[in-house]
Amino acid sequence: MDVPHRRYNPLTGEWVLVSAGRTDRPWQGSTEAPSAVGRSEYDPDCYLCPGNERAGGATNPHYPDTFVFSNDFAALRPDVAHHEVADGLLRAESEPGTCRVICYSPRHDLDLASMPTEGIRTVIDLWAAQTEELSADYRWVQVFENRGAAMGASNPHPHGQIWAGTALPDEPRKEDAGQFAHHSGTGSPLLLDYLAQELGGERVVSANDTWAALVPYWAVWPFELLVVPRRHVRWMPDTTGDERDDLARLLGEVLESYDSLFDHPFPYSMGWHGAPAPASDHGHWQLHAHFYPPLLRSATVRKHMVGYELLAEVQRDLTAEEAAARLRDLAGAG
Ligand code: H2U
Ligand code: ZN
Repeated sequence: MDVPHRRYNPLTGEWVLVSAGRTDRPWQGSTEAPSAVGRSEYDPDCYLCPGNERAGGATNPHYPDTFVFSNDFAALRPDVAHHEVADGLLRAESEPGTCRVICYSPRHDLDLASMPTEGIRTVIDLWAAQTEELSADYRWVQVFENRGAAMGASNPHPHGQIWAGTALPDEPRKEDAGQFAHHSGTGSPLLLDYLAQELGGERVVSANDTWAALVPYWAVWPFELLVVPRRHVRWMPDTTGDERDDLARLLGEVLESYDSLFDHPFPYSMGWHGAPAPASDHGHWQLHAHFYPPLLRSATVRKHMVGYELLAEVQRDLTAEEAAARLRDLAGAG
């Protein structure tokens, strides 16, 4: 469709306004400062490097691959007493939880995109183990990563975060409802039916035997990606060893295409969505990752979520099909 139109996101029930052909308009607004390149393997000032002291006073061990610690400035704490406010329209509830930081590698100069496949596989194993462990105490375990200063990462050392909490937060709550409704009506997981419709098509960026990465039809961010296993998998702990190897390869490939796009380390927020705990009660869920990268036209010009998007509805100029074609051309090519 080359006329302005709205696309429906069946996962969340939200719409996105697509107005193709506006990407060439002049830009005299803010630009992102490209982050410094040429990091060394070890940085004595980095609070995530092995053997260094953190801001909270603890000292990191000399970890050989991955390392997990409780966030020294956690947004959620386990020890909050139960408390509720129900005063007319004023409503609140206490939220016990916990926050962890996960280092992907002892090497300060790597990131997920530049790590060897075995290194990415070790990170996937950690994501799965942490999800399973924290699900014993918490309903929602959010594994995520902010990459690049443009997305708020505080340090270039390869790392991600995990926040686990008692409530089902807004995004997964919408996805839970969308997947439940689809599954109740059809008997099959929404994202598997979606993949069946998309595989081999113009929005697929990369696919192997067990995974696919695509720019979803309803993408909001310019080069947004959805990464989905090709069989029914409710959450990360249910993935097999072979699937984790395939995922490590696929992530390496798509991250390489991201970095080649503007010839610059591509900033993003990414995270995993899988069944809330207990996963056995959520057969309608299909595991998936979202990648939300802000860059639009170059390493310095990003999409801003402002104006109409804050006040009415999200909007994009570059179509999902154009974005997928550009990423597909680059996937594995560098
Ligand atoms: P980000 O780069 O996505 O901000 O993640 C880094 C996290 O590390 C951040 O949440 C925590 C910050 O609170 N942190 C520590 O726990 N200890 C430190 O010494 C510095 C930063
Ligand atoms: Zn470091």
